[in-house]
Amino acid sequence: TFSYLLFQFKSLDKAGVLNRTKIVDKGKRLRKNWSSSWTVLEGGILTFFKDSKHSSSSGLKHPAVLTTPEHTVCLLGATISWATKEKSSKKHVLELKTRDGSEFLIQHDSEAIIAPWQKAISETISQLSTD
Ligand code: I3S
Repeated sequence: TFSYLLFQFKSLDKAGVLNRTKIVDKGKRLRKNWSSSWTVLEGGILTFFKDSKHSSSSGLKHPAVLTTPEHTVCLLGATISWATKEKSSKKHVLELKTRDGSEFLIQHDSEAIIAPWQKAISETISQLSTD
C-alpha cells in the first residue's frame, strides 16, 4: 500500500559509499585517517560501516551484511556544513559536528553524490530538532 511504501521510504533515508574520517572524539583531536565506507542514514542515525577488506565491488553487493558498524552517529543536536579549505584539501567535504563534541569529515569527489547527502543530513537534523 501507499502508506507502507511511505514507511519504507522514511525508514531508509539514504545509503552509499563515501569517504570519511573522524577528526575529533568528544573534544579530543584525532589523527586524520580517511577511509571509504558504506554509509547509511536511517532513523536519525548515520552509520559508517568498517572498511571492507574485500574489493569495493564485492563490498557493494552485500555491504551491510559483510561489514560491521564502526561509528554510529546520532544526528539529534548535530550540525552539518561544508568544510573550509583549512579542514581538507579535498573537494566537496562536509563537516559533521555531533552533540557529544565529536567531528567527522565526509567527502566524495562527485558533487552529484555528496550534495544529496548534505541535503538529507541537514533535513534529518532539522526534523529531529522539531520532534
Ligand atoms: O589535515 P592534514 O593533516 O593535512 O590531513 C592529511 C593527512 O591526514 C594525510 O595523511 P598523513 O598524515 O599520513 O600524511 C592524508 O593522506 C591526507 O589526505 C590529509 O589531507 P586532506 O587534505 O586530504 O584531508
